[in-house]
Amino acid sequence: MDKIPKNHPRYLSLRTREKISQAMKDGIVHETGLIAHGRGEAFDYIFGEKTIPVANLAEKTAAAVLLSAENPVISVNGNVVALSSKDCISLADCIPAKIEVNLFHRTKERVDKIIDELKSCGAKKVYGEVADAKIPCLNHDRGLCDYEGIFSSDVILVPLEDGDRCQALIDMKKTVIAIDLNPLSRTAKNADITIVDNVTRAIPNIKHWANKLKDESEDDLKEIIMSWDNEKKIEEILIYLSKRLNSMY
Ligand code: PTJ
Repeated sequence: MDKIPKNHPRYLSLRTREKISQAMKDGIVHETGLIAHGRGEAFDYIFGEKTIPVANLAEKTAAAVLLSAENPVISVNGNVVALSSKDCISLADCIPAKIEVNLFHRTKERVDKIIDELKSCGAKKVYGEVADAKIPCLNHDRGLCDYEGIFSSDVILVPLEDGDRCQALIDMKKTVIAIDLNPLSRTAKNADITIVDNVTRAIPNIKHWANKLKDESEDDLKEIIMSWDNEKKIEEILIYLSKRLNSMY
């Protein structure tokens, strides 16, 4: 990895770019993952590269939903593994939830590489290799999934999802928690709970909330979940975003 001076004002952002770029060279991130990262980065810059209060509440709600689930699954792709593999494993252990590799640009080689990477970071079991089921009404290999994982899940956490698959998962009557820095994306608009935050901050914060809420009663968790109104929260985020833009010059 190139040496980036620690005192560089954009150190974290540049380090993250290096990680994504290296993961692409290693065959984990698809080349278009770099473009997706750039879009996310632009939104993150406007948000001030911090978790805004609405996102924190979304992360708390996501923790409550995951803790209340019967078969929760964390769906990971190339970018997520490049940036947050250890955090995903740690969250999965805490809930507990399954981890499944589900790729937009699916090749056996990439699936194997991503599973190996997760295992080298400590994951015991990773789903996604068997691909013995299909998400209905999704053409293309991105609909492939494991029956024991995504297909039979009731709650699914999807960081950096594509809009079509998000909608197809909702059509399967799953509760979809999305992480997407773009509040205007179809995924953000369609998900049951949209976390508009960087995956690198969102996953550890969901875990933080899961640890806090672990001993709460079912009714208390339900209350947190029922008070979430996704459409309203997206509206709040758009207002926050436009205020930020107006105050930036
Ligand atoms: O690994 P694969 O084959 O599954 O491919 C993954 C990508 C990301 C290439 C694929 O899913 C894709 O093309 O995604 P999109 O449609 O570009 O959507 C990615 C969304 O994630 C965009 O709305 C970005 O704003 C957002 N995003 C990018 N980086 C981050 C992010 N959101 C949160 N945290 C990030 N670090």
